[in-house]
Amino acid sequence: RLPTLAVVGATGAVGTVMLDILSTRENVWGEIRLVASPRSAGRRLTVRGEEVEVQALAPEVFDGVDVAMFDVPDEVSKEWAPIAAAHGAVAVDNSGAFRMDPDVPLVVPEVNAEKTRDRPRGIISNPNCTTLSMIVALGALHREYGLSELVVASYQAASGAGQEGIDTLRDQIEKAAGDRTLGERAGDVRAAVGELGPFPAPLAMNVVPWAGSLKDGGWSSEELKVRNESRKILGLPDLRVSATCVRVPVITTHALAVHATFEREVDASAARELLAAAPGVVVQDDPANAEFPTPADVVGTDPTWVGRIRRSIDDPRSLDLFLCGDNLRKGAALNTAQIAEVVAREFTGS
Ligand code: 2RA
Repeated sequence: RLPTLAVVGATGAVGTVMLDILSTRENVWGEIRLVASPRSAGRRLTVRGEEVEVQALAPEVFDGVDVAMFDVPDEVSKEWAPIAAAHGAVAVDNSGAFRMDPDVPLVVPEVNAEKTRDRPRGIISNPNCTTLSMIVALGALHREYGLSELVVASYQAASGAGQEGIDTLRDQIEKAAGDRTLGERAGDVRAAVGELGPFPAPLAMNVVPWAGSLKDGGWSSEELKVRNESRKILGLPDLRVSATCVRVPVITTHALAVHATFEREVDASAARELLAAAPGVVVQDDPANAEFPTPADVVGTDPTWVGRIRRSIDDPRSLDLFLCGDNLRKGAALNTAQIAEVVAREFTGS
């Protein structure tokens, strides 16, 4: 039988992309129920070409649901994913609430699809978008060369901070546009752009070395997510990881510069071939012809794009790479949909 799916958070930035993804991927679902906060209940949204009325989040919406996706803030997931699981649904959660729970698998289907069955709480977690924008490619390299260390600098898009992030960046760009003197004096951009929204500094005409909340040692929560989630997904609890997470004035698509060190010597051409053959990865790496991935060219696509693949000059066991991934698609909605499809096969037997 075709399983019943609930999409919780259907009206948010990720939820909107999810409806598009559900409308364009192979249809493995019977009924699809759309769920959101009471504020959005009653709205009609289109999924698979049909209008569906949004229901208010309540325990009854999970009656008869086989898989419930959650694209909502941590505190909403924390409360409601266990309620969905208690109603018999498998909850696939895109928040940070359960990712490091040892009884909740953290799944990227191209890397560790088998973990979906190992779900004692009835909950499966989807990684954070920054981790997701690099981990499919790194998983493929790890299988061949054995990963021992990652040094990561992220270039994160405004939509990682949700619709408010997108709106803030668009407003700031609008306010900064037209003034051909801006950016030449300290503080002039800050004075011009107005509201900072979810960012701690102006984002238009700027880069901001911060995402998330402050943790011990001066690390940001986002940087710790890159470290802890990479370790869990790759099954490498001792992997050495250092990340610096930076917000850049891009609407959607995260980029990352990664210095990856392996147990064995690496070869850039062999790595390029291996990545080109890896499911979910596209290699675009011909700098002589200005061929490398950029967020402006990658946005709206599904794969992880990799370019600038070089063997470290000083260490034959290290590669330097530049990666781009749409943070709302593979970084959020797509990976959640892929996990849900793996679970759906348990119902359809395919
Ligand atoms: C960000 N990774 O880009 C976060 C969102 N989960 O802010």
